[in-house]
Amino acid sequence: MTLKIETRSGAYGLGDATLNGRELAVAAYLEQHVVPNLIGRDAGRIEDTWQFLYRGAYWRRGPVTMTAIAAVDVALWDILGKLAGLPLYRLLGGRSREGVLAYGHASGRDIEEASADTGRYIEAGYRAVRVQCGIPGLKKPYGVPSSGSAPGTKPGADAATRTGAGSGYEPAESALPAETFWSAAPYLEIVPRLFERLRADHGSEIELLHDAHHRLTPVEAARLARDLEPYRLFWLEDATPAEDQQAFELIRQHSVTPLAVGEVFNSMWDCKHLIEARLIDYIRTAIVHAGGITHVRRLADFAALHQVRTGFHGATDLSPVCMGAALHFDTWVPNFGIQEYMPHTEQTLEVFPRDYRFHDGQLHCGERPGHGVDIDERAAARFPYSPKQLPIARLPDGSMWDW
Ligand code: EZ4
Ligand code: CO
Repeated sequence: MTLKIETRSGAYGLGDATLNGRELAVAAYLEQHVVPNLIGRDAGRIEDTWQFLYRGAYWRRGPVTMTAIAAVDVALWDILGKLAGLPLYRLLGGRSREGVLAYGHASGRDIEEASADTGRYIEAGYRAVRVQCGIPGLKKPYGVPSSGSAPGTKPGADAATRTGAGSGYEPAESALPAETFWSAAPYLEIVPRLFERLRADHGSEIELLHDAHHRLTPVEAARLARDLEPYRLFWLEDATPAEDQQAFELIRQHSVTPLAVGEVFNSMWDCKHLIEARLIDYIRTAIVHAGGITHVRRLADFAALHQVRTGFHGATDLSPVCMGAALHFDTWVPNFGIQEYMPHTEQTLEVFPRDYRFHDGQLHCGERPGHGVDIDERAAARFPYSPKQLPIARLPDGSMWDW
């Protein structure tokens, strides 16, 4: 879902508005409630427009509202950059670093395959890799394509050949969500063995990450974080669902494995306690899902006060427009940590011409005015909308679990 805002002078800006699986709700929110309020407003009043949409609606926060606000906000920053003739990172305060450390997604049906895939990422220049592997006895676990990894493909090449790789799900045949399964016991056994093997095969220099994808109970998360300590992870992500923020105290009491959380957060208020109480090390809110540059900038400053660093969500269900904006933000933000990077498909990249690039383990935003990502509407028209939902997860006995 992409928002395009045009000004009377003919300038335009783009904002990502993708809320995977609930995208039409954002489209309706924008078309029916936001756009009528934007017509005739001064596109330069970015702050006032943000406050107008957030405070003025009476109904605050939530994924639909904050994604819609983010789309407007990023489009307005894009316009400002184009009118000023400056790339977005310069509007934010200028360059803090030469490149943005990126991590890719390696995976495999077993430890052997996952380690070989990790090796391919290292060969492709990655300095940080998130690794997931199949779990014995479990059908379709998170983060592992059922076809296994695609041998011989070049991870990180700008033209992605690994459609959806690492997301752990293939598009469903029907509009109903795919079903995946979850069982903590075999998972807690295999993951420490996976990382033991990765350190043995690939040494101590490569940064390794892992995503538990909200599956663990607090005490299971504490155990995993503790068992992973010898392998010095860069982070353990989404160890337990973060609605229950006190759960993170229990994890902290048992482990010094760094923790990352927040790809499903929508505002400062979702992470305020976790940051203030120093229960996390990295905050993962995406610009598209947390109110845009205007809000995430405040959140990052608040995080900096508590020595929490950024590590933005960057899966393929965030569009290249979000990635472009994130890379400008990452280039500026003083407390940058890392940026997730899953290359988009060739079709997606054809629709979104862009000037960011991956080189030698780092992502680099370009110097084009604004966020540097455009849309080819004729190419986009060749790919009509077809509804898809994210998968769901069930326990072996059929009960619903967290995906
Ligand atoms: O499952 O973006 O860290 N990355 C992730 C992603 C998410 C998808 C869900 O929309 O967890 O792959
Ligand atoms: Co994640």
